[in-house]
Amino acid sequence: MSEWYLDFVDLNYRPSKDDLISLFRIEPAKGITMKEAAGRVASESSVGTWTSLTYLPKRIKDLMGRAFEIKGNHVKVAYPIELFESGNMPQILSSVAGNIFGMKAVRNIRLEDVHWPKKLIKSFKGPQFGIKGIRKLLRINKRPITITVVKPKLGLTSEEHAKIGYESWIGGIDLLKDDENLSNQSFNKFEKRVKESLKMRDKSERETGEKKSYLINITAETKEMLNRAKFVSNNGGEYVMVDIITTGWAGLQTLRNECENLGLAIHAHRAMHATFTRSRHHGISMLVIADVSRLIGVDQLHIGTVVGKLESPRDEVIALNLEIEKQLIKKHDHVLSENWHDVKPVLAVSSGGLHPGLVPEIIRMLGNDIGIQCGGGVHGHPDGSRAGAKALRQAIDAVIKRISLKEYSKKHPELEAALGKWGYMKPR
Ligand code: CAP
Ligand code: MG
Repeated sequence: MSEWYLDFVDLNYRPSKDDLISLFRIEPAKGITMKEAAGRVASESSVGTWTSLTYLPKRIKDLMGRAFEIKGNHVKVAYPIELFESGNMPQILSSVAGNIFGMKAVRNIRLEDVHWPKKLIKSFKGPQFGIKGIRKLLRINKRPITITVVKPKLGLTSEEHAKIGYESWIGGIDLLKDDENLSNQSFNKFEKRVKESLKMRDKSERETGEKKSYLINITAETKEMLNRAKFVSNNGGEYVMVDIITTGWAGLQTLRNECENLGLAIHAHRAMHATFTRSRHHGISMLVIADVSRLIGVDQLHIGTVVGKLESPRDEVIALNLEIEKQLIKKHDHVLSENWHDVKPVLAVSSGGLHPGLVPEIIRMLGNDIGIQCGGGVHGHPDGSRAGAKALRQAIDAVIKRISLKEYSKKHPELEAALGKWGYMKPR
C-alpha cells in the first residue's frame, strides 16, 4: 500500500519559480518511514487521499505536491501554483496547513515556513502604510515608537480608560492601545470609549505638540468590525486594532479591504497564536503567521520580546523581525528564502512583560524600527501612568544618547523610580 505515497516524493524535482514551497518538520508515526510520511503529507495537502485512486488523469497528476528534499526531520514540499486560488488565504491554508496535522501517519508535524511565489504575493493587498507610512503618520523619523496598553485590561469605565490614556499620552506615549479582550462590554462601551479617548488624544496633542494615536480594538463578527472601523474613521481615528487569530483570515482580509477605503492603519494582535506556534514539534510557526499577516496587509504585528513574560525564543523573534521588515529574506536554519518585492514592511511590535529597564536590550536586538509596548511597565510605575510613560521615553532617550540607564536615571527621577521597582538588564 505504501508505494502509492512514494509517487508524491521526487528528490530530483527542482521547484519552478511559480511553486509554493512548504518546509515541514515531521516525526513519522511508528512503522512509517520518513519518505512515506513525506509522501503522505504531500499527497494529503495537494490532490491525494489515503488510497490510490482509479481516476487520476495526467493533468491532475501534474498538480501533485512533491516532497523534493528530506533532511533529517525536515521535508520541503513544492506545490504547483494552480492548486491555490489567488487572493484567498483561507483556501491556501486549508491546503498547506489543513488535514495534515491530524494524520495518523505522523506523530508530530510543524509547518516551519512557506516560500510564496511572486504571483501569489501579488494577489494580496499587503500593508497600506508600512513602516514609512506609520512614521509619517506619527511624525517620528527614527526612534522606536512607544505604545502602552491600558491596564487593568478590563473593568475600567470609558471615562477612566480615557483618563489613563490622557496621562499616558501626556507622559510621552505615542500610541495608546486597547487590550486584546476589550471590545464593547457593559462597563466600557465601544462608541463611548472611542469618543472619550479621542477627545483626550486631541487634548494631549495640543498640550504636547506631538502626534498621538489610538489602537482601538474592533475585534468582533466581521460586519460589526466594519461598522466599528467606519465609526473610528468618522471620529478621527487613524488606526484599528484587531485580534487576527480569533478574528480569522477571512475576517482580516475583509477588514483590510475596508481599511483601504477608510485609510485606517491596522495593528495586529496575535492572542491565541501560542496554541499552535509554541511547540517546536507540532503546529504552525509564528513565521508563517507573520508571512500571512504581511501578505493580507497589517501595518503592525506583535513578535515577542525574548526577555519579557511570554515565551518567545531569541531565534524566533529575530527571524520574525527580519521576515516582516526586510524585502529579501535569506534562507537559514528553518527559514526559507523570500523576495517580498514591493510589499511594504510591517512594523514589528515587542510586547509582553516589558518595562523601561528592558528597553536597551530590545533596541539592541530589534533595532529602531520597533514598537515598544509596555502595559504593566507603564501603569505599574510607582508614580502612576504619566510617570511610567515618561520613564519609557527616558529609557529610549538614554539609548539614543548612548548613556547607560543607571547614569541617565540620576537626572531623570521617573526612570530612576522605574528601575527601582523593576531593575534593569545590561544590554548583552
Ligand atoms: C502586554 C499585553 C499583550 C501581550 C501580547 C498582555 O501587557 O497587553 O497582550 O504582550 O503578547 O495583555 O499581556 P504587559 P504578544 O505589557 O502588561 O505585559 O505581544 O507576545 O503577542
Ligand atoms: Mg494584552
